[in-house]
Amino acid sequence: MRTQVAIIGAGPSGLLLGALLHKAGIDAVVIEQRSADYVLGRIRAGVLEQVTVDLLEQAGVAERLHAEGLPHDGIELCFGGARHRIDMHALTGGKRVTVYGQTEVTRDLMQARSAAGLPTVYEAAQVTPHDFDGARPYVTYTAKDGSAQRVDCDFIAGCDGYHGVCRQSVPAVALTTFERVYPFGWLGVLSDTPPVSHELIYSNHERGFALCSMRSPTRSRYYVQCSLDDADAWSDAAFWDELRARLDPEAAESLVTGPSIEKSIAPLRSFVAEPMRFGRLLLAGDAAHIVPPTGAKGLNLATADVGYLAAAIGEHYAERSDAGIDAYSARCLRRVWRAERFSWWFTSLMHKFPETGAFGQRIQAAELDYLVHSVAASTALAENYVGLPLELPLQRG
Ligand code: FAS
Ligand code: PHB
Repeated sequence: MRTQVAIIGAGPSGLLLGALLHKAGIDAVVIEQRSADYVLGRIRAGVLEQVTVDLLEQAGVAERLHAEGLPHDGIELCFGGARHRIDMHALTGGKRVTVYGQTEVTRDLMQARSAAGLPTVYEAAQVTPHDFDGARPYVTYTAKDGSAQRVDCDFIAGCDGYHGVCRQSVPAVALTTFERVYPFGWLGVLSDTPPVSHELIYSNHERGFALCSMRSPTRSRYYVQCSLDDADAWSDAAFWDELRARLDPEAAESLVTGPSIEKSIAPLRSFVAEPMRFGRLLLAGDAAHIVPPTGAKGLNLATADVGYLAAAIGEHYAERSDAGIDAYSARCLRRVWRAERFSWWFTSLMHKFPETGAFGQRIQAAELDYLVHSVAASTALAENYVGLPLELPLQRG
């Protein structure tokens, strides 16, 4: 098989890239190791920045997002037994975020790709990128029927996530990685219960962090900070009791509990691989960087990378220019590191670390007290949460 771009990974990065390249008349094949159902079964992000909404519009897959997505103008910070609202819409001159699950974004992208009859290979094994340091890269894999396959291409897009093969195929001497692993995880529960509040609640509590989010007016998503080795030890009842214990009295009282329809622990890490381009192999999304989910940046960083990458590949073919390809890594990393800083800061402020102690708790309480009473500090939080601008002008329509 021959194509212009071989995309490895059918998560949001790979599928959005495929959709944007199709809009630009560029052929691509998406090669995914799992089944479509498996990919859709992963419950992950829930908050979309405007940049992500704009890119999904550009890809032609935003109809359901506009019909079902929940615009959010603010978030609440809960500490010292009280909630404090951060009015992001007012503080950022009218910006907001949209609550719409990553699963639904992926479903919309999958359906659009299938409807357009675009090639996607699921359940591919031994996927391997080759010769990406030359001008004639290719990808090999074993198809579901056991046959050996090869895709010749001009570019390989490494959209295969943190554990993917692409970054690991780069010679170690060509790569520099930066990492911070956090000594706790998030235990997440999805339940068909009405959300405890109409906006997200981030809670700093002496027992640990908690987050109240949602997917719709009838489906809630909750998280509690937990140790990384006891996912199975958490019964639904134990989860609800712990969440209630970490909220203010009003929220604890009004929390509606119910059976978990999904329950899993996510580890937290900050990670960046530099650079993000190796000849004709370009990394995007979790393949190149990871943030702790506190700042709701992971998915949004991935879509921003893809926006830059689609524009750069489009320029290569339309204008015979590699200026965008050459600038891709630096352009992404500038925005990635700003989001890494924000996510690390917000995680450090809201979570209980082994070394926090009584002094550390007072410092966190003082910073939160300052944050909710200072327009300057609240504005800094708000402009990072709603998403920093994408320097690249987006082609609308
Ligand atoms: P993904 O990991 O989503 O997709 C990569 C795809 O590549 C997968 O389908 C994988 O099967 C495939 N793949 C891997 N290796 C391959 C190979 N060798 N060959 C072919 N295919 C291969 N972000 C938030 O903003 N908020 C959150 O609450 C949040 N929670 C998260 C919870 C968990 C457990 C995880 C892991 C991440 C979470 N994230 C969250 C971040 C997450 O949403 C990512 O940012 C987002 O999935 C990034 O999308 P992709 O870059 O497409 O990577
Ligand atoms: C979610 O709804 O899954 C979610 C929301 C905000 C975060 C992390 C996760 O910061």
